[in-house]
Amino acid sequence: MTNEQKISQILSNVSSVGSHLDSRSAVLTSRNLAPVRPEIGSRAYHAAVLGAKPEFKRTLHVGRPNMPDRAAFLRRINEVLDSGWLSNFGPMEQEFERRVAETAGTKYCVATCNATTGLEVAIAGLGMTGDVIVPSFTFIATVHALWRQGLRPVFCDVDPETHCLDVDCVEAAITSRTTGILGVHLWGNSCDSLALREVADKHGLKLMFDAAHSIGCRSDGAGHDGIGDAAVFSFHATKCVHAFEGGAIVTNDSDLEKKLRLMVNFGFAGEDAVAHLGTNGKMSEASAAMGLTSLESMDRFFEHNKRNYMAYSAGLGEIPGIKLMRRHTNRPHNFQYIVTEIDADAFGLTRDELVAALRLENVCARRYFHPGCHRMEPYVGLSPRAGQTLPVTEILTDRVMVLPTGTAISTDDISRICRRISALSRNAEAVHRALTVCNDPRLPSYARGPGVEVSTAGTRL
Ligand code: T4K
Repeated sequence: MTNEQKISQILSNVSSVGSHLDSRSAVLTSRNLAPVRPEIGSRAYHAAVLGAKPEFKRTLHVGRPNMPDRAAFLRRINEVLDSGWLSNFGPMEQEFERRVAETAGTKYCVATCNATTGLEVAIAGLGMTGDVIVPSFTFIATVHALWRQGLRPVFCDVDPETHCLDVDCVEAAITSRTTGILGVHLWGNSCDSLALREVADKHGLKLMFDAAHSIGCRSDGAGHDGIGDAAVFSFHATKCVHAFEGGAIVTNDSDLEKKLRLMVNFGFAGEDAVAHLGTNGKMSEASAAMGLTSLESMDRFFEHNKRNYMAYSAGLGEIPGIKLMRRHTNRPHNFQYIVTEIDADAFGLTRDELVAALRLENVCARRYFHPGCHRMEPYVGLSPRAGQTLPVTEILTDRVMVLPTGTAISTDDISRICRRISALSRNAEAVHRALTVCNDPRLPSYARGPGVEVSTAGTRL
């Protein structure tokens, strides 16, 4: 069947088929379903959902790991194996801590097995109790770390430009039960940490930051502003500098550092003396070996990401309704997340439709961080008036789309991604209709409806 015939088939089917996308994709369900022809011409079918070949044979991911110098890593692994010392504060781990502290510009660093454990340990180490102010627009680990310590997250709204905590909202949310503020340097953007410090000091609160995205980011080039009492980096495989799995708590407080060191090792203060409540939060030597090798390649990764960012900036610039998050290209930054916002009216498709259509191109864009922590269990019900208290969060969770980058993605890939995005926008009406009858297994689960047969051979086109 030719592409023309396939599209005609969709268009003739479409008026009898309802939307199969979920309730949050309201635009899909509310549109008029009268047949509309896509743009006809040489560029008409430049979209897999309309019958073109997928733009990519391989899948392009957000979070494909950056691989550092393999020989250097294997040398380190051989050292680890020869030493017979595989964990518990070995030489690789100690060196990793020194390098992270140097990079962050802090006095101390305690490495952990992942950032989630790092957050939990730091929260407990700081002695927060009762309520802690936190954004809802973050990865769920930030909030789980509080809840698992028996704390109540009080969700605060974020700044529409940086997606970091809005300081006025923070101040307004403080009550007698509040003991701390947990800011998130989302996407490597810095929270307004000086203002937050002032607020924290005024109310006698602890201040810490989830800096999972922020390795190598400095807002003024003079030092990482935004450590607070403690900050936690992630070195998960999907982070631009990784240790397979890993995290690191940085602080300038020597008493806290000593406590954290006990806490990541079950609280042991000696061979059989336990001085504090603790857990097993240690980083292994193999992870530290990868972390060290990855840190050595950090500048190369950042440069690559920066080139990718510029390519996206050029490629998306002319497309209506898609806004790329602005970065200060003259400041140290890891550029590890390509963050866009989709204005459905101007673009022609909702963010969810665009993510779904890109899946068929084998571009696995992500809708981080949908639907917002306040809409996930066990936090549903904590913010019954989210529409009023979290208006920016509510908009961002419906509009933000993160696109693939990292060393697995080239600037040529990005030009091709942008061309497809442009084609999807130009043919938005036809794309919208095609998606309502498509149940390709590559579609995200929210875009596959119960009424359409699942095809294993690609789309129903
Ligand atoms: N705070 C914030 C603000 C965070 O964003 C995170 C983690 C944390 C705290 C907690 O840090 P950790 O405890 O993880 O150190 C991913 C990551 O798992 C998570 O670390 C990250 N944030 C989050 C933003 O993204 P998923 O579930 O969305 O990603 P996942 O596992 O689907 O991976 C994304 C894609 O990357 C995959 O579809 C394929 C590709 N991939 C992934 C891995 C692991 C590979 O190609 N190879 C791989 O090894 O959470």
